[in-house]
Amino acid sequence: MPTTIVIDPVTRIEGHLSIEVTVDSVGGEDQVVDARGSGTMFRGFEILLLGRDPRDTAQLTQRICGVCPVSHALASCMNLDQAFGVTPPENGRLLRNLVLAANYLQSHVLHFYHLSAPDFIDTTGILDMSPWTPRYNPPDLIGGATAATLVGHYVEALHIRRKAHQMGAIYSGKLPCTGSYVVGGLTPNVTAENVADFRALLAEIRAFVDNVYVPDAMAIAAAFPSYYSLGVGYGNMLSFGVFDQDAAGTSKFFGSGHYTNGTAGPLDEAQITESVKHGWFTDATGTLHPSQGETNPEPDKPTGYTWLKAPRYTGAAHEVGPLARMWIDGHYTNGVSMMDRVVARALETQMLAAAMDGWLDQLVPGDPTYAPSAVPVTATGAGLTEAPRGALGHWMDVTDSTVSRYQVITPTAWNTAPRDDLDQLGPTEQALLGTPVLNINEPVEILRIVHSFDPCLACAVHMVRPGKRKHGKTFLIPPGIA
Ligand code: NFE
Repeated sequence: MPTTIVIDPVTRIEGHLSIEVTVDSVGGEDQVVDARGSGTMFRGFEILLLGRDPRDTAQLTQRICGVCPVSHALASCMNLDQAFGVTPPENGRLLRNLVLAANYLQSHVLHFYHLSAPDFIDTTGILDMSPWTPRYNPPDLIGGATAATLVGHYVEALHIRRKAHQMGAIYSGKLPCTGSYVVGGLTPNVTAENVADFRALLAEIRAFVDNVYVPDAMAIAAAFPSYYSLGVGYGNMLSFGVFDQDAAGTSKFFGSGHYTNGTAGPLDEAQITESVKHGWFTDATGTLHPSQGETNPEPDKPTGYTWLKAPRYTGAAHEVGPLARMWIDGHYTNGVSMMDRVVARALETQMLAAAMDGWLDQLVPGDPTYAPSAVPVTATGAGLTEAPRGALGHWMDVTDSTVSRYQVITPTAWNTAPRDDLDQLGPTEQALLGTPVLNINEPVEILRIVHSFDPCLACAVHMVRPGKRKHGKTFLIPPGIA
Protein backbone atom coordinates (compact mmCIF):
# COMPACT_ATOMS: atom_id res chain seq x y z
CA MET A 1 0.00 0.00 0.00
CA PRO A 2 1.68 3.28 -1.07
CA THR A 3 2.29 5.79 1.72
CA THR A 4 2.95 9.49 1.23
CA ILE A 5 5.52 11.15 3.47
CA VAL A 6 5.73 14.93 3.57
CA ILE A 7 8.75 16.58 5.21
CA ASP A 8 7.75 20.22 5.52
CA PRO A 9 9.93 22.00 6.14
CA VAL A 10 13.17 20.10 5.67
CA THR A 11 15.33 21.33 8.53
CA ARG A 12 19.08 22.04 8.57
CA ILE A 13 19.05 23.71 5.18
CA GLU A 14 18.83 27.40 4.31
CA GLY A 15 15.34 28.52 3.38
CA HIS A 16 12.12 26.55 3.12
CA LEU A 17 11.94 23.28 1.23
CA SER A 18 9.13 20.76 1.33
CA ILE A 19 9.81 17.21 0.20
CA GLU A 20 7.00 14.80 -0.59
CA VAL A 21 7.78 11.18 -1.34
CA THR A 22 5.63 8.14 -2.00
CA VAL A 23 6.91 4.93 -0.44
CA ASP A 24 5.76 1.53 -1.60
CA SER A 25 6.88 -2.06 -1.31
CA VAL A 26 9.23 -3.10 -4.14
CA GLY A 27 10.48 -6.69 -4.00
CA GLY A 28 9.48 -6.82 -0.34
CA GLU A 29 11.36 -3.63 0.58
CA ASP A 30 9.79 -0.23 1.27
CA GLN A 31 11.26 2.20 -1.27
CA VAL A 32 10.67 5.69 -2.60
CA VAL A 33 8.68 5.35 -5.83
CA ASP A 34 7.90 9.02 -6.41
CA ALA A 35 9.30 12.34 -5.17
CA ARG A 36 8.54 16.05 -5.39
CA GLY A 37 10.50 18.99 -4.05
CA SER A 38 8.73 22.28 -3.46
CA GLY A 39 10.24 25.67 -2.77
CA THR A 40 7.47 27.16 -0.69
CA MET A 41 8.38 30.84 -0.85
CA PHE A 42 8.31 33.31 -3.71
CA ARG A 43 11.50 34.87 -5.05
CA GLY A 44 11.21 38.19 -6.80
CA PHE A 45 14.66 39.70 -6.98
CA GLU A 46 14.53 39.89 -10.76
CA ILE A 47 11.51 42.15 -10.45
CA LEU A 48 12.85 44.55 -7.85
CA LEU A 49 16.02 45.11 -9.91
CA LEU A 50 14.10 46.53 -12.87
CA GLY A 51 14.64 50.24 -13.46
CA ARG A 52 17.71 50.42 -11.19
CA ASP A 53 21.19 51.67 -11.90
CA PRO A 54 23.00 48.50 -13.11
CA ARG A 55 25.70 49.01 -10.46
CA ASP A 56 23.08 48.45 -7.75
CA THR A 57 22.84 44.80 -8.78
CA ALA A 58 26.17 43.94 -7.15
CA GLN A 59 24.71 45.02 -3.81
CA LEU A 60 21.09 43.96 -4.14
CA THR A 61 21.63 40.45 -5.50
CA GLN A 62 23.80 39.63 -2.48
CA ARG A 63 20.66 39.92 -0.39
CA ILE A 64 19.30 36.86 -2.18
CA CYS A 65 21.23 34.88 0.41
CA GLY A 66 23.54 35.49 3.36
CA VAL A 67 25.29 32.15 2.89
CA CYS A 68 26.63 32.75 -0.62
CA PRO A 69 26.45 36.54 -1.11
CA VAL A 70 29.98 36.68 -2.51
CA SER A 71 28.98 34.43 -5.39
CA HIS A 72 26.09 36.73 -6.25
CA ALA A 73 28.40 39.76 -6.00
CA LEU A 74 30.85 38.06 -8.35
CA ALA A 75 28.22 36.92 -10.88
CA SER A 76 26.78 40.40 -10.89
CA CYS A 77 30.21 42.05 -11.30
CA MET A 78 31.15 39.67 -14.14
CA ASN A 79 27.87 40.63 -15.73
CA LEU A 80 28.67 44.33 -15.27
CA ASP A 81 32.27 43.90 -16.51
CA GLN A 82 30.91 42.48 -19.75
CA ALA A 83 28.16 45.08 -20.13
CA PHE A 84 30.49 48.01 -19.30
CA GLY A 85 33.39 46.60 -21.35
CA VAL A 86 36.00 46.55 -18.58
CA THR A 87 38.56 43.97 -17.39
CA PRO A 88 39.75 43.88 -13.75
CA PRO A 89 43.50 44.29 -13.19
CA GLU A 90 45.50 41.37 -11.80
CA ASN A 91 45.03 42.38 -8.16
CA GLY A 92 41.29 42.66 -8.77
CA ARG A 93 41.10 39.18 -10.26
CA LEU A 94 43.10 37.70 -7.37
CA LEU A 95 41.11 39.51 -4.67
CA ARG A 96 37.84 38.33 -6.21
CA ASN A 97 39.20 34.78 -6.07
CA LEU A 98 40.38 35.11 -2.48
CA VAL A 99 37.18 36.56 -1.02
CA LEU A 100 35.03 34.03 -2.87
CA ALA A 101 37.30 31.21 -1.73
CA ALA A 102 37.00 32.40 1.88
CA ASN A 103 33.23 32.13 1.46
CA TYR A 104 33.57 28.60 0.02
CA LEU A 105 35.58 27.48 3.07
CA GLN A 106 32.99 28.94 5.42
CA SER A 107 30.11 27.41 3.49
CA HIS A 108 31.56 23.90 3.09
CA VAL A 109 32.46 23.70 6.80
CA LEU A 110 28.94 24.89 7.59
CA HIS A 111 27.43 22.19 5.43
CA PHE A 112 29.42 19.31 6.85
CA TYR A 113 29.39 20.06 10.57
CA HIS A 114 26.23 22.03 11.10
CA LEU A 115 23.83 20.76 8.44
CA SER A 116 24.81 17.25 7.36
CA ALA A 117 26.89 15.45 10.02
CA PRO A 118 24.10 15.60 12.65
CA ASP A 119 22.18 13.12 10.44
CA PHE A 120 24.78 10.52 11.39
CA ILE A 121 25.50 11.18 15.07
CA ASP A 122 23.80 10.04 18.28
CA THR A 123 24.57 12.53 21.05
CA THR A 124 22.54 10.77 23.74
CA GLY A 125 24.38 11.24 27.01
CA ILE A 126 26.72 13.78 25.35
CA LEU A 127 24.41 16.66 24.48
CA ASP A 128 20.68 16.03 24.95
CA MET A 129 19.72 19.49 23.80
CA SER A 130 18.97 21.60 20.75
CA PRO A 131 20.18 21.51 17.96
CA TRP A 132 20.80 17.78 18.56
CA THR A 133 17.27 17.11 19.75
CA PRO A 134 14.62 16.37 18.70
CA ARG A 135 15.97 14.04 16.04
CA TYR A 136 15.26 10.79 14.28
CA ASN A 137 16.81 7.79 16.01
CA PRO A 138 17.69 5.24 13.35
CA PRO A 139 19.73 2.25 14.54
CA ASP A 140 22.84 3.14 12.52
CA LEU A 141 23.84 6.42 14.24
CA ILE A 142 27.45 6.86 15.42
CA GLY A 143 27.59 7.13 19.21
CA GLY A 144 30.11 6.94 22.04
CA ALA A 145 33.58 8.48 21.91
CA THR A 146 33.46 9.13 18.14
CA ALA A 147 30.22 11.09 18.54
CA ALA A 148 31.74 13.09 21.41
CA THR A 149 34.73 13.97 19.24
CA LEU A 150 32.48 15.03 16.36
CA VAL A 151 30.40 17.21 18.68
CA GLY A 152 33.62 18.93 19.79
CA HIS A 153 34.52 19.52 16.17
CA TYR A 154 31.02 20.87 15.53
CA VAL A 155 31.76 23.63 18.07
CA GLU A 156 35.28 24.20 16.74
CA ALA A 157 33.80 24.51 13.24
CA LEU A 158 31.73 27.50 14.41
CA HIS A 159 34.97 29.31 15.27
CA ILE A 160 36.54 28.30 11.96
CA ARG A 161 33.58 29.74 10.09
CA ARG A 162 33.96 33.02 11.97
CA LYS A 163 37.66 33.07 11.02
CA ALA A 164 36.79 32.42 7.37
CA HIS A 165 34.46 35.44 7.48
CA GLN A 166 37.18 37.52 9.18
CA MET A 167 39.67 36.45 6.52
CA GLY A 168 37.37 37.32 3.62
CA ALA A 169 36.44 40.61 5.27
CA ILE A 170 40.06 41.77 5.02
CA TYR A 171 39.34 42.43 1.33
CA SER A 172 35.57 42.62 1.38
CA GLY A 173 34.96 45.16 4.15
CA LYS A 174 32.61 42.80 5.96
CA LEU A 175 30.91 39.44 5.57
CA PRO A 176 28.27 38.25 4.92
CA CYS A 177 27.49 40.72 2.11
CA THR A 178 30.41 42.75 0.86
CA GLY A 179 30.59 46.37 -0.27
CA SER A 180 33.92 45.95 -2.04
CA TYR A 181 32.92 44.03 -5.20
CA VAL A 182 32.45 46.61 -7.95
CA VAL A 183 32.40 46.61 -11.72
CA GLY A 184 36.04 46.37 -12.84
CA GLY A 185 37.46 44.75 -9.69
CA LEU A 186 37.45 45.32 -5.92
CA THR A 187 37.87 48.53 -3.94
CA PRO A 188 40.45 47.74 -1.19
CA ASN A 189 44.18 48.34 -1.41
CA VAL A 190 46.65 45.49 -1.18
CA THR A 191 49.35 45.99 1.45
CA ALA A 192 52.06 43.70 2.79
CA GLU A 193 50.25 43.83 6.16
CA ASN A 194 46.84 42.74 4.91
CA VAL A 195 48.42 39.94 2.85
CA ALA A 196 50.13 38.71 6.03
CA ASP A 197 46.88 38.97 8.03
CA PHE A 198 45.01 36.97 5.40
CA ARG A 199 47.76 34.35 5.25
CA ALA A 200 47.78 33.86 9.03
CA LEU A 201 44.03 33.17 9.15
CA LEU A 202 44.27 30.92 6.11
CA ALA A 203 46.95 28.82 7.85
CA GLU A 204 44.62 28.23 10.81
CA ILE A 205 41.71 27.28 8.58
CA ARG A 206 43.86 25.03 6.41
CA ALA A 207 45.08 23.17 9.49
CA PHE A 208 41.46 22.54 10.48
CA VAL A 209 40.48 21.41 6.99
CA ASP A 210 43.49 19.07 6.64
CA ASN A 211 43.50 17.64 10.15
CA VAL A 212 39.86 17.71 11.22
CA TYR A 213 37.31 18.26 8.43
CA VAL A 214 38.70 15.87 5.80
CA PRO A 215 39.39 13.05 8.33
CA ASP A 216 35.91 13.49 9.87
CA ALA A 217 34.22 13.37 6.45
CA MET A 218 36.20 10.22 5.62
CA ALA A 219 35.28 8.67 8.97
CA ILE A 220 31.57 9.21 8.43
CA ALA A 221 31.86 7.92 4.86
CA ALA A 222 33.62 4.78 6.11
CA ALA A 223 30.93 4.21 8.74
CA PHE A 224 28.07 4.44 6.20
CA PRO A 225 29.30 2.58 3.10
CA SER A 226 25.76 1.83 1.88
CA TYR A 227 25.35 5.54 1.11
CA TYR A 228 27.85 5.19 -1.71
CA SER A 229 25.03 3.53 -3.62
CA LEU A 230 22.12 5.72 -2.49
CA GLY A 231 21.02 9.10 -3.82
CA VAL A 232 22.67 8.59 -7.21
CA GLY A 233 20.09 10.07 -9.57
CA TYR A 234 20.79 10.84 -13.22
CA GLY A 235 24.56 11.26 -12.87
CA ASN A 236 24.43 14.33 -15.14
CA MET A 237 26.86 17.04 -14.00
CA LEU A 238 27.28 20.71 -14.91
CA SER A 239 29.83 23.37 -14.00
CA PHE A 240 30.20 26.96 -15.20
CA GLY A 241 33.82 27.13 -13.94
CA VAL A 242 35.21 29.46 -11.26
CA PHE A 243 38.34 31.17 -9.90
CA ASP A 244 39.90 32.92 -12.89
CA GLN A 245 43.51 32.00 -13.56
CA ASP A 246 44.04 34.73 -16.16
CA ALA A 247 42.74 38.22 -16.94
CA ALA A 248 40.33 37.04 -19.62
CA GLY A 249 38.90 34.33 -17.37
CA THR A 250 39.47 31.70 -20.04
CA SER A 251 41.33 29.47 -17.59
CA LYS A 252 39.57 28.57 -14.34
CA PHE A 253 40.84 26.77 -11.24
CA PHE A 254 37.66 24.65 -11.37
CA GLY A 255 36.82 24.25 -15.04
CA SER A 256 33.53 24.53 -16.88
CA GLY A 257 31.83 21.69 -18.68
CA HIS A 258 29.04 19.18 -18.64
CA TYR A 259 28.72 15.43 -18.23
CA THR A 260 25.49 14.19 -19.77
CA ASN A 261 24.37 10.58 -20.08
CA GLY A 262 27.96 9.44 -19.61
CA THR A 263 29.56 11.84 -22.10
CA ALA A 264 31.68 14.86 -21.15
CA GLY A 265 31.81 18.06 -23.18
CA PRO A 266 32.53 21.79 -23.03
CA LEU A 267 29.96 24.20 -21.64
CA ASP A 268 27.69 25.77 -24.27
CA GLU A 269 25.85 28.53 -22.45
CA ALA A 270 23.21 28.64 -25.23
CA GLN A 271 21.95 25.21 -24.14
CA ILE A 272 20.51 26.52 -20.84
CA THR A 273 16.72 26.85 -20.63
CA GLU A 274 14.14 27.10 -17.86
CA SER A 275 10.84 25.24 -17.86
CA VAL A 276 7.95 26.62 -15.81
CA LYS A 277 5.30 23.94 -16.43
CA HIS A 278 5.37 22.83 -12.78
CA GLY A 279 6.40 26.14 -11.25
CA TRP A 280 3.97 28.87 -10.21
CA PHE A 281 4.89 31.02 -13.20
CA THR A 282 2.95 31.92 -16.34
CA ASP A 283 3.29 29.16 -18.96
CA ALA A 284 4.10 31.66 -21.71
CA THR A 285 7.46 32.27 -19.97
CA GLY A 286 8.53 28.61 -20.31
CA THR A 287 11.55 27.01 -21.98
CA LEU A 288 13.31 30.32 -22.52
CA HIS A 289 17.02 30.96 -22.40
CA PRO A 290 17.66 33.01 -19.25
CA SER A 291 18.83 36.00 -21.30
CA GLN A 292 15.22 36.09 -22.56
CA GLY A 293 13.73 34.89 -19.27
CA GLU A 294 10.75 36.44 -17.49
CA THR A 295 9.45 36.18 -13.94
CA ASN A 296 5.66 36.34 -13.97
CA PRO A 297 4.21 34.64 -10.88
CA GLU A 298 0.97 32.68 -11.17
CA PRO A 299 0.38 31.30 -7.67
CA ASP A 300 -2.90 29.52 -8.53
CA LYS A 301 -1.52 27.60 -11.51
CA PRO A 302 -2.97 24.06 -11.28
CA THR A 303 0.11 22.24 -12.64
CA GLY A 304 2.45 24.12 -10.29
CA TYR A 305 3.91 22.72 -7.09
CA THR A 306 6.89 24.98 -6.40
CA TRP A 307 8.27 28.50 -6.68
CA LEU A 308 11.31 27.17 -8.51
CA LYS A 309 11.63 27.11 -12.26
CA ALA A 310 13.27 24.00 -13.75
CA PRO A 311 16.66 24.84 -15.34
CA ARG A 312 17.81 22.33 -17.92
CA TYR A 313 20.97 21.91 -20.00
CA THR A 314 20.38 20.42 -23.47
CA GLY A 315 16.90 19.70 -22.14
CA ALA A 316 18.22 17.38 -19.41
CA ALA A 317 18.30 17.78 -15.63
CA HIS A 318 21.85 18.26 -14.32
CA GLU A 319 23.33 18.20 -10.84
CA VAL A 320 25.59 21.08 -9.84
CA GLY A 321 27.89 21.59 -6.85
CA PRO A 322 31.25 20.43 -5.48
CA LEU A 323 30.81 16.86 -6.78
CA ALA A 324 29.96 18.17 -10.26
CA ARG A 325 33.04 20.45 -10.27
CA MET A 326 35.35 17.70 -9.01
CA TRP A 327 33.83 15.17 -11.43
CA ILE A 328 34.06 17.37 -14.51
CA ASP A 329 37.71 18.20 -13.76
CA GLY A 330 38.55 14.53 -13.10
CA HIS A 331 39.62 15.27 -9.52
CA TYR A 332 36.98 12.88 -8.16
CA THR A 333 35.92 9.70 -9.94
CA ASN A 334 34.65 7.38 -7.20
CA GLY A 335 30.94 7.84 -7.90
CA VAL A 336 28.00 10.23 -7.79
CA SER A 337 26.07 9.15 -4.69
CA MET A 338 24.91 10.78 -1.48
CA MET A 339 28.24 10.02 0.23
CA ASP A 340 30.30 11.01 -2.80
CA ARG A 341 28.80 14.50 -2.47
CA VAL A 342 30.02 14.73 1.13
CA VAL A 343 33.51 13.43 0.35
CA ALA A 344 33.96 15.48 -2.84
CA ARG A 345 32.97 18.63 -0.95
CA ALA A 346 35.61 17.98 1.72
CA LEU A 347 38.32 17.26 -0.85
CA GLU A 348 37.37 20.36 -2.85
CA THR A 349 37.73 22.45 0.32
CA GLN A 350 41.24 21.08 0.81
CA MET A 351 42.27 21.76 -2.82
CA LEU A 352 40.89 25.26 -2.75
CA ALA A 353 42.50 26.22 0.57
CA ALA A 354 45.86 25.12 -0.82
CA ALA A 355 45.38 27.21 -3.99
CA MET A 356 44.63 30.35 -1.96
CA ASP A 357 48.23 30.58 -0.73
CA GLY A 358 49.33 30.78 -4.37
CA TRP A 359 46.89 33.62 -5.12
CA LEU A 360 48.19 35.53 -2.09
CA ASP A 361 51.74 35.12 -3.46
CA GLN A 362 50.69 36.77 -6.73
CA LEU A 363 49.19 39.91 -5.16
CA VAL A 364 51.30 43.05 -5.70
CA PRO A 365 50.97 45.59 -2.87
CA GLY A 366 50.16 49.06 -4.18
CA ASP A 367 49.05 47.93 -7.65
CA PRO A 368 45.50 48.87 -8.75
CA THR A 369 42.63 46.62 -7.74
CA TYR A 370 39.98 47.90 -10.12
CA ALA A 371 39.63 49.55 -13.52
CA PRO A 372 37.29 52.54 -13.88
CA SER A 373 34.38 52.47 -16.34
CA ALA A 374 31.16 54.31 -17.23
CA VAL A 375 27.53 53.14 -17.24
CA PRO A 376 26.52 52.28 -20.82
CA VAL A 377 23.24 53.49 -22.29
CA THR A 378 22.41 50.11 -23.86
CA ALA A 379 24.14 46.81 -23.10
CA THR A 380 23.72 43.14 -22.31
CA GLY A 381 25.73 41.07 -19.91
CA ALA A 382 26.07 37.58 -18.50
CA GLY A 383 27.92 36.51 -15.37
CA LEU A 384 28.44 32.75 -15.11
CA THR A 385 30.35 31.44 -12.13
CA GLU A 386 30.17 28.82 -9.41
CA ALA A 387 28.76 29.40 -5.94
CA PRO A 388 29.71 26.91 -3.20
CA ARG A 389 26.56 24.93 -4.08
CA GLY A 390 27.18 24.98 -7.82
CA ALA A 391 26.56 26.78 -11.10
CA LEU A 392 25.29 30.34 -10.73
CA GLY A 393 24.25 32.62 -13.59
CA HIS A 394 23.12 36.24 -13.78
CA TRP A 395 21.85 37.67 -17.07
CA MET A 396 21.10 41.38 -17.60
CA ASP A 397 19.84 43.84 -20.19
CA VAL A 398 20.52 47.57 -19.81
CA THR A 399 18.28 50.12 -21.55
CA ASP A 400 18.50 53.91 -20.98
CA SER A 401 21.31 53.17 -18.50
CA THR A 402 18.96 51.21 -16.22
CA VAL A 403 18.26 47.51 -15.76
CA SER A 404 15.52 46.42 -18.18
CA ARG A 405 15.85 42.65 -17.61
CA TYR A 406 17.57 40.60 -14.92
CA GLN A 407 17.47 36.84 -14.49
CA VAL A 408 19.23 34.67 -11.92
CA ILE A 409 19.58 30.90 -11.91
CA THR A 410 20.99 29.61 -8.61
CA PRO A 411 22.59 26.25 -7.87
CA THR A 412 19.64 25.14 -5.79
CA ALA A 413 17.33 25.95 -8.69
CA TRP A 414 19.29 23.33 -10.68
CA ASN A 415 19.42 20.71 -7.93
CA THR A 416 15.97 21.15 -6.40
CA ALA A 417 14.23 21.83 -9.69
CA PRO A 418 10.78 20.39 -10.26
CA ARG A 419 9.65 18.33 -13.23
CA ASP A 420 10.01 20.05 -16.61
CA ASP A 421 7.87 20.31 -19.75
CA LEU A 422 8.56 16.63 -20.49
CA ASP A 423 7.73 15.73 -16.86
CA GLN A 424 11.34 14.66 -16.27
CA LEU A 425 12.08 14.82 -12.55
CA GLY A 426 14.58 17.31 -11.11
CA PRO A 427 17.98 16.02 -9.91
CA THR A 428 17.07 15.70 -6.20
CA GLU A 429 13.70 14.17 -7.02
CA GLN A 430 15.39 11.60 -9.25
CA ALA A 431 18.10 10.89 -6.66
CA LEU A 432 15.44 9.95 -4.12
CA LEU A 433 13.82 7.28 -6.31
CA GLY A 434 14.57 3.75 -5.17
CA THR A 435 15.77 4.81 -1.73
CA PRO A 436 14.92 2.16 0.85
CA VAL A 437 13.06 3.60 3.85
CA LEU A 438 13.47 1.54 7.01
CA ASN A 439 10.94 3.44 9.12
CA ILE A 440 8.39 5.63 7.37
CA ASN A 441 7.87 7.59 10.60
CA GLU A 442 11.57 8.53 10.67
CA PRO A 443 12.71 8.71 7.04
CA VAL A 444 16.30 9.64 7.79
CA GLU A 445 17.44 8.21 4.45
CA ILE A 446 15.47 10.96 2.66
CA LEU A 447 17.03 13.68 4.78
CA ARG A 448 20.57 12.39 4.29
CA ILE A 449 20.15 12.41 0.51
CA VAL A 450 18.48 15.83 0.39
CA HIS A 451 21.13 17.28 2.72
CA SER A 452 23.94 15.91 0.52
CA PHE A 453 22.94 18.48 -2.14
CA ASP A 454 23.27 21.26 0.47
CA PRO A 455 20.06 22.94 -0.72
CA CYS A 456 19.55 26.63 -0.13
CA LEU A 457 16.01 27.70 -0.85
CA ALA A 458 16.78 31.18 0.44
CA CYS A 459 18.65 31.58 -2.82
CA ALA A 460 15.43 30.81 -4.65
CA VAL A 461 12.86 32.79 -2.69
CA HIS A 462 12.41 35.85 -0.50
CA MET A 463 9.16 36.04 1.40
CA VAL A 464 6.47 33.90 3.01
CA ARG A 465 3.37 34.37 5.08
CA PRO A 466 4.10 32.14 8.11
CA GLY A 467 1.76 29.21 8.59
CA LYS A 468 0.10 29.63 5.20
CA ARG A 469 2.49 28.22 2.73
CA LYS A 470 0.56 25.35 1.19
CA HIS A 471 0.20 24.91 -2.52
CA GLY A 472 -0.12 28.30 -3.98
CA LYS A 473 -3.22 29.73 -2.37
CA THR A 474 -1.99 32.21 0.18
CA PHE A 475 1.47 33.36 -0.84
CA LEU A 476 2.32 36.95 -0.23
CA ILE A 477 3.01 38.59 -3.60
CA PRO A 478 4.37 42.12 -3.69
CA PRO A 479 1.65 44.60 -4.71
CA GLY A 480 1.39 45.33 -8.41
CA ILE A 481 3.00 42.18 -9.83
CA ALA A 482 0.42 39.43 -9.29
NI1 NFE B 1 21.76 30.54 -0.45
FE1 NFE B 1 23.75 29.85 -2.94
C1 NFE B 1 25.25 28.91 -2.97
C2 NFE B 1 23.75 30.56 -4.62
S1 NFE B 1 22.45 28.19 -3.49
S2 NFE B 1 23.53 29.52 -0.73
O1 NFE B 1 26.19 28.28 -2.84
O2 NFE B 1 23.66 31.08 -5.59
O3 NFE B 1 21.11 28.33 -4.51
